[in-house]
Amino acid sequence: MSKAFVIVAVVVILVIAAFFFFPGDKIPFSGKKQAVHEFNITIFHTHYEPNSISVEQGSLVKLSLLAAPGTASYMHGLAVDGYSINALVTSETFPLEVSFVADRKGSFSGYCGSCLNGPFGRDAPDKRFIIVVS
Ligand SMILES: [Cu+2]
Repeated sequence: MSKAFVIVAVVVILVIAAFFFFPGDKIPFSGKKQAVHEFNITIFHTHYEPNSISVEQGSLVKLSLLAAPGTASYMHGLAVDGYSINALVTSETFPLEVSFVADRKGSFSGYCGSCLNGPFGRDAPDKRFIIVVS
């Protein structure tokens, strides 16, 4: 058995192993392009703007979250239990980036999980942000 053959065999085994360890869209050389959806979301005292997004299952979702003008100290945030998101957004100028792969279908309700700790406490409006994955 030649040395070159052994090297080729090892490379082939590593490539096959990589497909098992990094299945689907995450593998960089699979040639399959993952859909990317980016959204700019502003968090106001009473609502999210926009207050809902729709994406396809399997896509990469990137949220850029900003506190609305004058609300940096309100301890705004976005929590989505279905996707283990719990972000605190305290800047009006530098967006907080939250990324996730929308791997499960359904309608997921987001809310401000951190306003309770802000100046309004329990009086903070119950605002909702809906993520629809279809
Ligand atoms: Cu808030």
